[in-house]
Amino acid sequence: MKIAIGPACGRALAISAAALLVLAVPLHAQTKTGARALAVQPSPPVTQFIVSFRDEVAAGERVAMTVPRVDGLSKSAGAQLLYRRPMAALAHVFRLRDPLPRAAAESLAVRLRQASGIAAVEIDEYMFPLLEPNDPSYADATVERMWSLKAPTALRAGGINLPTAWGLTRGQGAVVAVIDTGIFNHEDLEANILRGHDFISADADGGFVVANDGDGRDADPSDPGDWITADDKTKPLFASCSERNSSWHGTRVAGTVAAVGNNGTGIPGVAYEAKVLAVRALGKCFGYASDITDAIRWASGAAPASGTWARSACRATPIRRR
Ligand SMILES: [Ca+2]
Ligand SMILES: [Ca+2]
Repeated sequence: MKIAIGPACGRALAISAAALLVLAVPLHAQTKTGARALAVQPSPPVTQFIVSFRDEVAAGERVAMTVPRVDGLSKSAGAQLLYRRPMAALAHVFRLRDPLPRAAAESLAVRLRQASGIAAVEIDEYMFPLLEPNDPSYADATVERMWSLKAPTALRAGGINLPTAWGLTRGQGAVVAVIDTGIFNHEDLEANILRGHDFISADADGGFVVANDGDGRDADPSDPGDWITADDKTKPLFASCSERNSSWHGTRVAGTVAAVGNNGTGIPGVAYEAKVLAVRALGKCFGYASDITDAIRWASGAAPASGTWARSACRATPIRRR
């Protein structure tokens, strides 16, 4: 999922939800995001390395771990390494006498990889469980209502594997404009909502049947509902619409994007620490392309095409984009 918006009352940022097939992430990965470092945690000092030796790999069996071999390794590393134990795949665990900051440890690993007799060197990473929010609709494994946010499985290949992405970013600092039917108050969403603007203009005859809120453009993006009754269908404007209850579509989309997560309530949004800028451009049955276009331009911080947002109290000055 990719969402990118630069609203007039927020800042632009794109979010990408990575899909990686791992069950845990190393802590240092939390300082690396494709877009921006978010929720960064300090990386603890590196204490151990995993080392493989060429002669053992070539022979397919272990040789004696002698003092000269350990001393030679320390000399190549430029730091004193102490032998801990053998591990799987003919590898060995060594510890640093003096733990090193991550950058220095990575440099040490580079030096060791260039030393003769060394087959492979890796930092012995600290691996942490993936973040699994406690929102009941997500956490209930028996129902699996939100399987699409989880890792893909043989039965459900479309899961976008958000627990891995959430280890990198949960959207903090991003603002996502949802240009839709507007917004309805919801306890699992309200904290992440920025109230944008209502862009629905009057109908061609000057009425507000599509707007359904009794007026035209204004600063209130609240969703008054978009129901269609049998009586509505007798009107030419709604002839192609189906009779139905209100969709509350804008609120549903906003929840998918940024419902408050890990709060023990409802669902987590895909980017549940982001903010949603609620912009209304779809009314009963449909929205006018002219209104939607203006809404997109306003939300993205673009300059008004005609020098003013007609009947709009919204700010016309484009925002500074990153
Ligand atoms: Ca209005
Ligand atoms: Ca929630």
